[in-house]
Amino acid sequence: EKSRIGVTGLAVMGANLARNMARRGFPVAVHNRTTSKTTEFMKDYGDEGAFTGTESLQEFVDALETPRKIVVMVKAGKPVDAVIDELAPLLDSGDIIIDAGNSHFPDTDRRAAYCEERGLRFMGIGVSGGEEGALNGPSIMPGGPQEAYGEVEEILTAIAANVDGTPCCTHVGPGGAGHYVKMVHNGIEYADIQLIAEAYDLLTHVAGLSAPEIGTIFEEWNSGDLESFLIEITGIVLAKTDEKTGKPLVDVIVDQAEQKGTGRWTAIDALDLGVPLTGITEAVFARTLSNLRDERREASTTLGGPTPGSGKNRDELVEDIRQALYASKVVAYAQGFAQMRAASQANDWDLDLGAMARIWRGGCIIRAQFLNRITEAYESHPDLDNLLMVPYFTEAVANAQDAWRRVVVTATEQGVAIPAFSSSLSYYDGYRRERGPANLIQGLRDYFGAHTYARTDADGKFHTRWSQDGSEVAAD
Ligand code: NBP
Repeated sequence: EKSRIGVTGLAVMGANLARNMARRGFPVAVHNRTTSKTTEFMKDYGDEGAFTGTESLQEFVDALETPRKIVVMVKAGKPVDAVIDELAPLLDSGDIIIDAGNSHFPDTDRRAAYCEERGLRFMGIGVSGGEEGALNGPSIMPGGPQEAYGEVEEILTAIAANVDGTPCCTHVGPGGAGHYVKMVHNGIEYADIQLIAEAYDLLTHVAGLSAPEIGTIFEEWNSGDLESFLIEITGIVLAKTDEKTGKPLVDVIVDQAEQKGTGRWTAIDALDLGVPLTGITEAVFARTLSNLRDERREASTTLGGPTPGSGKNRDELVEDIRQALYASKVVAYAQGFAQMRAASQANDWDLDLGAMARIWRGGCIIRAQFLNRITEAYESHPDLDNLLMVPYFTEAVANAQDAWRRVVVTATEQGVAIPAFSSSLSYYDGYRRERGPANLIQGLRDYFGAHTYARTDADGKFHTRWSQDGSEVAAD
């Protein structure tokens, strides 16, 4: 009997996805470039379901029912192209190659065109939730032709996480749309994590609390508006004692954050699209600044500034930080969704943004209660420009903003860096201004570069002859 689907690439993600499929009753053919991994896989998990272990790509392809559905789960970048190049000559017209790794969306568009020229169908699907998710139910963001999705929908929705009876998987859009949405998901994850780190920093250095004490606070926060996977695991990580030293584990972890690139891609794409994406971008910069460890050590003894320390009522401060965290998080999501909206318009993807929030409710790193509110917002206002404009979020931020401002003031006075808290507040204050200061920017640009400006009281563009007689002329 032929297998319903194949998985090539049996590192942790591919192996777990294959096991998830087999456990749900789908016969799966498995393959890996290095055959010993396949052998090991069959030895360890072969009895979990109907697996066919294969040694060569030809054997793998022959094991599949047609049209073939092949999930490629190899390292993002060149390995994906290498696998497609090897697979393509072995496949028949109409077969479907599914790249489930963290590919950059322009690569997905390119690969889709390459496969289409060869009569093959190509899907780029975002899979979130790490190894745990892959095994027990990830959030799945499938992009590619709608009819190709139809061929794998039964399998993908069966293996996806499920929240309130709804699978965390829906067709996202054509081409690179699935990988795009996964990229923004990861970008939002960067912002969420940075905001949590800033709250931790303030609770440590301004409120004077220990890691386990802060862990308890996060545990409490996880039962309110902030309820989410990341807040939950923050409580767990902060509570962990280091086995070697007996100190809190976080106190012995080096303060340098690594990254694999999806946050950076999101920020770069925001710059390309012209979308203000301050939260995610500041989160990426905060990680890069964390890596200047030697420079920071030197600067810490050279550059002056206040030394943080408590001067406030601790309980009030803790509650203010909670509210600042929530308001900043709302802004980060509003920005991320505004970016997806802009990308959808630029690429004609017709993204259903409410559905994106729905499939992020389970299986992925940013899963949270709060996503239900985003889904509702887009259900009632499908053409919403900005999430901040629906009553639920307008009120949430209005209620939190006094606390948010106090936290930004306190952190600034005490010399604690809060790039995501403060830039989110600046975005909020900038966005709600009917008239900002860009009039002066235009005036300056006209002075040094004759770039012209628009007037508030007339149509068209104008230029002042600054270095001549100072008179204004209409520009065409
Ligand atoms: P890796 O990203 O570590 O990739 C290892 C796999 O790629 C192995 O099966 C390896 O085969 C195969 N491979 C390489 Br490398 N070059 C190849 C080539 N030229 N031809 C064929 N196969 C090649 O695996 P992973 O951590 O399971 O991640 C897989 C994908 O899932 C990545 O895109 C990753 O970004 C994404 N992802 C990972 C996570 C996570 O939590 N790890 C979460 C979400 C998404 P070999 O055994 O022969 O070397």
